[in-house]
Amino acid sequence: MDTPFILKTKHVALDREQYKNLEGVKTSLGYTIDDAIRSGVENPDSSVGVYAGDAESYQLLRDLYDPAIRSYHSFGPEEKHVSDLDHSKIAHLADLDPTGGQILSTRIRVGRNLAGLPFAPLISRADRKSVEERVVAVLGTLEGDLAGSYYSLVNMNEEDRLRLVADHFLFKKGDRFLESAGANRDWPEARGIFHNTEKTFLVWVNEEDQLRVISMQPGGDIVAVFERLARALGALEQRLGFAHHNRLGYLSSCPTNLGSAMRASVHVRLPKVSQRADFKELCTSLGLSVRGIHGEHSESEGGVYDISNTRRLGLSEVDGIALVHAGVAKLLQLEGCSL
Ligand code: ADP
Ligand code: CIR
Repeated sequence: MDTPFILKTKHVALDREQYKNLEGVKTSLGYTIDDAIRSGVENPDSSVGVYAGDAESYQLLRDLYDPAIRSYHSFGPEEKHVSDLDHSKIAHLADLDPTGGQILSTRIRVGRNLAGLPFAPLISRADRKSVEERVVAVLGTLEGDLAGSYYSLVNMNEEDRLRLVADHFLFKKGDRFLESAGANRDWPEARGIFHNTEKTFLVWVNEEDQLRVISMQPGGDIVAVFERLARALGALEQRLGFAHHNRLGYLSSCPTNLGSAMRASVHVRLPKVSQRADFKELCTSLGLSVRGIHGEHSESEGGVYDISNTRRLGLSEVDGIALVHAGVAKLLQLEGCSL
């Protein structure tokens, strides 16, 4: 018997009838239902399996995205995302690792795309190049601790590239999920990284999203990391208009990255807690995701895990930081370390 599903993953169940209803739909920039589900169809082990080619996709193909968004972010179609980047609201949160030793580093990133342009799965070579030029010009105007330089992937030597990747600063070519989504086209053209001297403020250009704005530093002072990120975003948003949706917040090529589009993570040593049979479930119950230390789909090394907020939509930025702070404090307490 035919399977009733065209795509069935943890967060998506698209049956033949729903697929047929969306079959004729095409955004003004040319994105279709087949484009949207290609990654999941080609990679049946996807947890979501769908991407978006442009802002209009989220409107015209909402019967595909809305159930996935509800499943991943617990965010219903009647809800509205509200952002809050006011760092003074979390200024009271203590350093998660004041004496050092447990938290190697803290990193917060957000995804952003320029209003009116297609996202990575659909963008043309020319538009990708123009994104790079516009973004690099604006980054060049940043001052103080945010000032830095842009390094294009095309001009970077292999040794420098590998060092930046190994040190957790630079992205790799997209994995098979992004490959199927079309996000690796024309690699490595018009991709690159901007960073300040300290490598505490970084911007990835034309990876999974047109911009990934990143603040990071050694240790567990998540408030300091957030303050720098919020300040940078204020400066960038003024000069670059970002794709934003009244209900879904900041728009991203992946429905897991809507809303705040923020992932706040710590690289934390949890050699004991991570041995528990229910470690993943414990993190899930705290609203946290677990990754290995070389990014998504990588493994842990030496009992160190990447722990971050799962939801990005329906949870403001400051509430996301508070959630990660509380969850990591709990994990450290179970590990036998108290704040
Ligand atoms: P994203 O953060 O965009 O969701 P990844 O999970 O692939 O993507 O991580 C990107 C890079 O950031 C990887 O090199 C990863 O090791 C690094 N990284 C993530 N969190 C931290 C952290 N807290 N400290 C240092 N590096 C980190
Ligand atoms: C997937 O569906 O598994 C990939 N497209 C990646 C989705 C984003 N990552 C995640 O939920 N951890």
